[in-house]
Amino acid sequence: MTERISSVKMCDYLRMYLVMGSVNCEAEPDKVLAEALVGGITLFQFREKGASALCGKPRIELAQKLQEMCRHAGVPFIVNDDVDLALELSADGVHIGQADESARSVRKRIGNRILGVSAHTVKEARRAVLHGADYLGVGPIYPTTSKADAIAAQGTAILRQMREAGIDLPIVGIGGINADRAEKVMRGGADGVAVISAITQAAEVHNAVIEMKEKVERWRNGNRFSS
Ligand code: 3NM
Repeated sequence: MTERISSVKMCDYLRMYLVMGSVNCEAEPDKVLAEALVGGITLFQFREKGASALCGKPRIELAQKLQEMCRHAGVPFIVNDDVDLALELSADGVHIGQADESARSVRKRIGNRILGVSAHTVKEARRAVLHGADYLGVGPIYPTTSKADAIAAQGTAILRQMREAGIDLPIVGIGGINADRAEKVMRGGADGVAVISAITQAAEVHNAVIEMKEKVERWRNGNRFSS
């Protein structure tokens, strides 16, 4: 990437963001991703975390395989936490949490690649903006079982709080989001939805993506036309 991503482009990518690692999949991860790409995900995050997560070479090989699929589909590939892996793979970006290396130092290392930062409070959001984040992951909006150390669900109120505090960076809501909840998350002030289980655990992955993305787009279009 030669220059920093624009907010408009970032919001487009955030519409239907799949976050996933092998731990989240009952079927082979590449099969799940293939279906999700057919369904129309707009961004992908490789998040290989948890007790049974892959390590070493198998982890890198899985990342490469999924990255190649994303490249083929024209969907940016983001690596969770691991800046070294992101650089080694020449990934499109990195997503970091509050416990990871500071956003400022990650920004220095990754140049103009996409930088996403998890923010749970207005204070964290402000700092991430200052340190050069391209988007914020805000949650958990609803209760989640996909993140071991998740704090209590914050509801869509946290999105509104951030917008009212003047945070205008692109925001993706995360945590317990499914098709029934997607519109409420958008209404709260998000630019898109980030999802693990409602997609990876769906009986029909591509249909789950289509249904959720449709809710997001319908809201975005309605909102755009009425403003
Ligand atoms: N981050 P699901 S919640 C990875 O609040 C992650 O920052 C969160 O998974 C945060 O869609 C979460 O299955 C898990 O609830 C999202």
